[in-house]
Amino acid sequence: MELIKRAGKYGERVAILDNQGSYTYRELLDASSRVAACLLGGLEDLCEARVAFLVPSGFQYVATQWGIWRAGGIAVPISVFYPLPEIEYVVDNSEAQIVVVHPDFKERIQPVMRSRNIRLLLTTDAISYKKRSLLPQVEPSRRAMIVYTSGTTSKPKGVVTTHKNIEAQVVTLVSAWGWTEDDHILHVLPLHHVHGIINALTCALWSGATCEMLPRFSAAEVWSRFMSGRITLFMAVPTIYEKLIAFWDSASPEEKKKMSESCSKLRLMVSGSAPLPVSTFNRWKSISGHMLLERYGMTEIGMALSNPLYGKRIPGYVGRPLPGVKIRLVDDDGKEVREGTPGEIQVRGPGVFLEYWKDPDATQKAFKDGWFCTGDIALEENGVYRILGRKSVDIIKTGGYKVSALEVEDVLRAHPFIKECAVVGVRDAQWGERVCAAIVLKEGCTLDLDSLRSWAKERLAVYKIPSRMLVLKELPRNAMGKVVKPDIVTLFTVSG
Ligand code: MLC
Ligand code: AMP
Repeated sequence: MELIKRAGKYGERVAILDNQGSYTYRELLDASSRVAACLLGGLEDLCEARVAFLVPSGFQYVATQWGIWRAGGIAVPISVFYPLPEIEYVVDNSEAQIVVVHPDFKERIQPVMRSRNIRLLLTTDAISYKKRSLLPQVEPSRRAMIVYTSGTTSKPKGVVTTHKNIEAQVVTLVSAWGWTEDDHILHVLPLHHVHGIINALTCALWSGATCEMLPRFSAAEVWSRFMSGRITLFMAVPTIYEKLIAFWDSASPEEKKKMSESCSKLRLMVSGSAPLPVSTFNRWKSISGHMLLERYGMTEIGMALSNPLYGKRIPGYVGRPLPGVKIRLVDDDGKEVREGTPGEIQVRGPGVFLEYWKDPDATQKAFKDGWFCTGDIALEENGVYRILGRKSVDIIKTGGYKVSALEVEDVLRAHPFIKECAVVGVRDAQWGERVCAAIVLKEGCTLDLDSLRSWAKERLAVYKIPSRMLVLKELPRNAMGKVVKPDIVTLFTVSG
């Protein structure tokens, strides 16, 4: 694996900084080879066995991920913020044979293990396991990772990428954004999605740079790390920039000055995963002096379009195709549209994923003539792309997370008081969109938002849970009896 080979070269350079300490590339190689040996036990090669892992952001996460890869397994990251049913879904759908957990999460994972024939490993035991002389040769065409992403179906789908896909996704970004071993990125993103896994973490380690990992995002902590003067790179979703702006706004004039000055030490700040409002772009520029580099991507393809590192970054636009990525825009009949006409973004290239895990139908439907159909609508003007929206109303982007309205509806329908419901995304200055639920209650029942949310927190990741709710007598439907979701969006908009 090229990533591992390159790490050998960087030896004593610092690879990871986390809340426990600082770790060199040599230490990362050593720990990951022990994890690999532990996973393998008496086997020669895991031969693409799925290894799910529930490990907070930091050195142990990376040592586990690399260990799985080096043993020939498929790495299946699980969010440390997931409630039990979401963890169970990932473990069952991926048919994980082994689950690696940080000791802090042992108790949480215990109920999952009980009824299943799965091997449980603690990161601490795996990292201190005895080394072995030989690890398997892992060909680039082999499956490397399954990342779960919501779509137009109720349950999330497992996106399978090979080592070659990951390498292509990384190499294009390393060259486009000028990564070097002198870079030092502040990593604040979740590690069960590509923005955090590929763009921030793997690009850093591919380049011999330092990745400083916070266990989770905190505006105060990010500003304090900027003020350390060591950070050269930062990547985040628009909601994070909004939160950083709000923190800056609440500071004293002297603090504001120091905070703003600290940004001059960074060479690049990137935004993506959701549309960056022009107002946020401008506000961040006046605070930090940085013109945010906005790019567009997706779990299935890695990054596809990007504003330039050097040259003009246009607010409201996501730039041009990245090196090695082919883009076309097509109309509903599958014909390529002319410049200036909106069309669906379709993508080809070595970074495009292999398949949806155990779902050949979904994989087949996702491609037209070898092009991956993103479901996003865009416009091209002078070679530069602008994202206009999505084909499906059932996909919501909130805080940079993709949420399927259908998945949330399915869970809400299981509530004993709910007769029917419809979930929509409603525009919001801070979150991009908010998950909102219109609900019809069963006769004689009452329900408020707080009790709905605490009920849902046991079943869904917090970002999927509606943060606004309207109780209706009936859902608006068309002549065919289909729920008219745009009308529901209007109801939320007029009700403030
Ligand atoms: C959390 N809250 C929300 C919410 N998320 N409310 C509305 N909408 C949401 N989406 C609420 C919580 O319930 C809680 O309220 C309060 O906000 C604080 O929650 P939190 O979890 O502590 O929030 P915070 O840590 O500040 O999280 C915000 C965030 C996070 C922006 C840091 O959402 C995040 O890390 N987003 C990044 C997602 C990402 O990496 N996406 C990339 C996907 S890959 P209460 O009342 O319960 O206290 C991809 C491809 C590509 O998209 O192109 O990159
Ligand atoms: P995910 O499925 O979580 O990987 O999210 C991918 C989706 O995020 C894309 O299909 C887009 O809808 C959205 N997205 C990513 N980057 C941008 C961007 N810069 N502007 C608008 N939407 C974006």
